Amino acid sequence: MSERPQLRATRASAVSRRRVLVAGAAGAVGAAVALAGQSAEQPGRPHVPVDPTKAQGPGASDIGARSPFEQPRRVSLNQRRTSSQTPLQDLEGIITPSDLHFERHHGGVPAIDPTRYSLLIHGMVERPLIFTLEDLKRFPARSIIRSVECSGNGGRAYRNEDIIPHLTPQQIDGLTSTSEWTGVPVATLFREAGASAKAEWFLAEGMDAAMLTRSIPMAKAYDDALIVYAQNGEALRPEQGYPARLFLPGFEGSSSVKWIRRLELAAEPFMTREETSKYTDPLPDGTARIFSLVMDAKSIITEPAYPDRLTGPGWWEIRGLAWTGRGRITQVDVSVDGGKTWHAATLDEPVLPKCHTRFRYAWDWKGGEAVLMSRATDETGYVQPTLEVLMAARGPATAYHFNNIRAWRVAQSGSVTFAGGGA
Ligand SMILES: Nc1nc2c(c(=O)[nH]1)N[C@H]1C(S)=C(S)[C@@H](COP(=O)(O)O)O[C@H]1N2
Ligand SMILES: [Mo]
Repeated sequence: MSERPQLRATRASAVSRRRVLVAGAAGAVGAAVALAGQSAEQPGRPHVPVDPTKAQGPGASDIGARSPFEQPRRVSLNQRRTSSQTPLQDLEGIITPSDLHFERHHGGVPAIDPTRYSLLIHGMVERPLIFTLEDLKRFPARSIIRSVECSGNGGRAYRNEDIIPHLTPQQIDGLTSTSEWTGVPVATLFREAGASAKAEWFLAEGMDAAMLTRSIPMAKAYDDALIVYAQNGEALRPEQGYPARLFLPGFEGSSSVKWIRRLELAAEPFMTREETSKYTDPLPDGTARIFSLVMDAKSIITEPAYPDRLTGPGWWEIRGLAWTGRGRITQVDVSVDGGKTWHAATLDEPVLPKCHTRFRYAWDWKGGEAVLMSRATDETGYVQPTLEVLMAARGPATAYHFNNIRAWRVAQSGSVTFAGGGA
């Protein structure tokens, strides 16, 4: 049903990616000549003067924009555009530019006037309260750098029929992104309302057409839950929940309810659609995992990856991202022989809890066939499982939490293709 847009997206990114790598191999001098010289006249290339030192450029601007030579794009999984994915292979470091943060909308992006916005807190509280956006901003604020991941992320590294060679990191695992989030602790608001000690759960409800609702354990409110109104230094983007969203670090994305309008405290979970029919994990023995909120440790190599082609033997830096909902990543191991031997990768600072961590491993490619894999370990000792181990535990019917090890196959020609779990 959704094959066409996927294939088109693959080809488009294939071209841009390969061009970057070839330019790198040709050397900085060749690339600079191409940029300053003939390339300016090539159709489809942005116009630049032959010698940029000979003409004064435009002055200061009110709002910045990317170089026209850089065109990173989100891609949508399906024609209904219910989600779009972050181009993991095009990014450096750990912060996702806000306009490339992945999106997942159950009922589209609502238009909300911030001056008419309010958040209601009620249920098992002494004083039901309504906060305006200005009220929320007046409380002591907190800023944290954390990732979000949709629990549906990575299904194509799990289900046999979806493991096809021509998938990019974006298409496999692009439903995860990292931002600096600013807001007020939910605990502060609950204390203000006089939350009952007998409340064990709270309902979070969004003001979009889906009116998405999830039940959240009260312990999370007193741990690190936030109502956030800013992302990477400015107001939240509409797609991320403007003007305010619930943010639950390390929990599956669907529980970080966007466009948040209501929190209701209760003794029991509410058993909404999104935690009964959806977001539970049917197991092979006929039972189901329910409230599987914490995201397990995971990693993916983002370079080299399809559609990269290694231009020759020698040193290549294997780069990727690792993360866990349980705290910090403590180790990432890389294999270049399909999991037979493993080597510790270097972790870039900062290594933050519940956050993407950048790993690197210098690889001397001898020119033969290779299978590249990464394996994350977190501070609880949890190790990212193989596809075989995860499949045995969860079975084929599950629809969320696909954190198995991913593999890339390098051919003798240097071309790189996706190889699922590596078997
Ligand atoms: N109100 C509301 N909140 C929502 C959703 C939604 O559709 N409506 N989608 C959820 C899902 S499934 C995910 S994965 C995250 C995605 O957050 P993002 O779009 O900011 O990346 O938001 C969650 N919060
Ligand atoms: Mo999600």
